[in-house]
Amino acid sequence: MNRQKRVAAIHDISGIGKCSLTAAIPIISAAGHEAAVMPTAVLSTHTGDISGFTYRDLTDDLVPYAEHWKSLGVEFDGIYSGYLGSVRQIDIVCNFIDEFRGEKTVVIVDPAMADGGKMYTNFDEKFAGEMTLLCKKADIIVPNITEAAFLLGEKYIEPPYTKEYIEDIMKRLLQLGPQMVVLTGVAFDDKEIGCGVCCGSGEIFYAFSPHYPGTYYGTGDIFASALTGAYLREKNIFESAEIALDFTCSAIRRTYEAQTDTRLGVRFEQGLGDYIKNLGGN
Ligand code: PXL
Repeated sequence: MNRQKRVAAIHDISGIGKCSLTAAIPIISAAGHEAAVMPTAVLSTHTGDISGFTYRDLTDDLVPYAEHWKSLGVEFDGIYSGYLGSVRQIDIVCNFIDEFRGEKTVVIVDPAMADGGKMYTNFDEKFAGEMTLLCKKADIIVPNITEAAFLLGEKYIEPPYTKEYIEDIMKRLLQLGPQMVVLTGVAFDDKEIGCGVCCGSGEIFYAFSPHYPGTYYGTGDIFASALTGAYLREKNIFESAEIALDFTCSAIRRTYEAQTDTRLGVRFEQGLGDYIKNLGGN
């Protein structure tokens, strides 16, 4: 039997909302990998369009947590970071990567901090500046268009986009230091939405799926988790993006058809079977 891969998933855990760790754990597990989790904070819900959430910051636990892992000699095939609550947490994750990155470790950074032209609650431009340092360490970054604009220190532009604009952004994001950029929220018209992929080699790839009206919380995390799972199954970055988009879009479609409160998350669970099939089985 093949050796099982292990991914360190560094995100918050939000009790309701199907984002961050409550998405990363089942999706990475469905891909057949071990999800080793480092929770950055515990919240009752995510912070998007919901007020009154509880927030238990776990920053002080992160260094001793990593030291304990180190003492056990555990190694990681993937290090995948998402929602981080502060500049200090970004610094800790940068150190974590330096400490645990092996020759073959893939580092995936989702610079989760903004969407729809706005920063999430509690974030500011200083945070975005620090996030560029984490992106520099990544093999793959997975920003949406708003996050890309903040990382590049420029104004957010509403969709639809031109190919020139998207390719210019992706190339400039590559200059921050990652090997590959997977940019989400790419739309050239109002019928389809998807992602662009750009590699250091200059190769560019797009994948699109139907655009459903509405704001679907947690879908960035679902996409990045599915991409991480697929890439660690030895799919190339283009195949991984296509599989992740298909999985995310099917979750949005189910949610749209069910007409549920989209703040509470999308129905990704029923798509895990097809995701596993697209990866080539268990
Ligand atoms: O899905 C991104 C995300 C993750 N975690 C928390 C969030 C958000 C987006 O708002 O608030 C706590």
